[in-house]
Amino acid sequence: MADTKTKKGKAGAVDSAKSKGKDAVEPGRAENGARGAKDPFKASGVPPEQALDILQDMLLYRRFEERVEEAYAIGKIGGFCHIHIGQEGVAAGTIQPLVEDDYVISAYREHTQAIAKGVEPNAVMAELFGRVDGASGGKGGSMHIFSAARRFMGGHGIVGGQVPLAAGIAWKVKYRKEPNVVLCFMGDAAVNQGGFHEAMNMAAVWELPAIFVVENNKYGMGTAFDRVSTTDMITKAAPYGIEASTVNGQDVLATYAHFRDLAEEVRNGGGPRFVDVKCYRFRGHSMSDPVSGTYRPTEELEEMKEGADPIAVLRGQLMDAGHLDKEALEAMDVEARRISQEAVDFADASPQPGPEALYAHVWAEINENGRLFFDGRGQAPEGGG
Ligand SMILES: Cc1ncc(C[n+]2csc(CCOP(=O)(O)OP(=O)(O)O)c2C)c(N)n1
Ligand SMILES: [Mg+2]
Repeated sequence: MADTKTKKGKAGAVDSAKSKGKDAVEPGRAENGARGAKDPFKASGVPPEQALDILQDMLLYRRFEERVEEAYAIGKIGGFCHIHIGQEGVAAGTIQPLVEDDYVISAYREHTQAIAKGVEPNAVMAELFGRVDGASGGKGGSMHIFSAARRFMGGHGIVGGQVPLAAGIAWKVKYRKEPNVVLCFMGDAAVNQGGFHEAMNMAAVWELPAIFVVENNKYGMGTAFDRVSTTDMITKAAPYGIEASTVNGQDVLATYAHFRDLAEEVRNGGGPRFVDVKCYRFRGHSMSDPVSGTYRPTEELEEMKEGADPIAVLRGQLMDAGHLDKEALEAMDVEARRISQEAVDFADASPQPGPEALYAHVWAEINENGRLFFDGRGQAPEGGG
């Protein structure tokens, strides 16, 4: 497995992080992932045919987000909008090893994660456009994409707000003895929130089936992580005795292999896990921010785009091994563009919610089982498909 892993428990985690140095796994560096391996497919256990599917999916995520940027620029999308370009390897590598009934919950940079979890690109784009056919009926927007049917539980705008919710979902999974895991994404800024620490403690005490994933892109808006923390990311769940590991998210095969193994461990009752996924965003924090800004050197951005683009890394691995040529790649890209265009057309054609929608889904209702809360035995909320 192409990762560093801490031993369970406080001392183990701290020692490991210290001994490996601050950046034990640097995103994009060949020696830390399958990229540098002689046969990355063998090393990761991901056969080339499956790697081609992963490449197709990542191309879709990239093209989809490019269409989002365009639509935003011409005013078709309003409100906050955070692009995932550069971090596609995390969406594909962490979510694809899951099974359909596993849960995913995330923060606000979640468009491609929703697609990776099976939400239709059409429904994601329509949500961004604020239209009735959107995943949340057009009332959630970019930061609040939900699908109960796909077990994609949002889309949360409060930094770290989804982490205690993930613990709650994982508690439900355990209580009902369901064979599932909960994957909870958060940004690097979330680990300094109080809710994160409360949730880690409860997850550890109750041995919940949750994988807490930090998409560590080094910055929270314009603030570098090492300016707001005196300890390394990998130590953050150590006080609770949660096993932690790190992987290079720009190397999708290494990420996939890592999460395939982790999901198996957690599914089999191994308790919670914490993963520091090193990654990098190629765009500004949001659509209203400049791409590099003054908070990170342009050279750093260029170096990452040049040497650690997750799509280019996998493309190179497939081409080097003779599993992909230019024509096949072009055909895959055409397909990714076609689906993205279809999503834009679908969103454009979908109506705006009417004024009556203002009063829908505002109050909780008691369902047929006499329960106030959505408990899985009632109906999935409308638009949750
Ligand atoms: C509790 C809270 N505080 C502040 C904000 C404003 N805010 C929005 S995004 C963000 C930075 C989060 O960065 P990170 O968690 O690293 O995620 P990334 O944007 O890098 O994906 C901040 C401070 C917020 N949404 N919620
Ligand atoms: Mg960040």
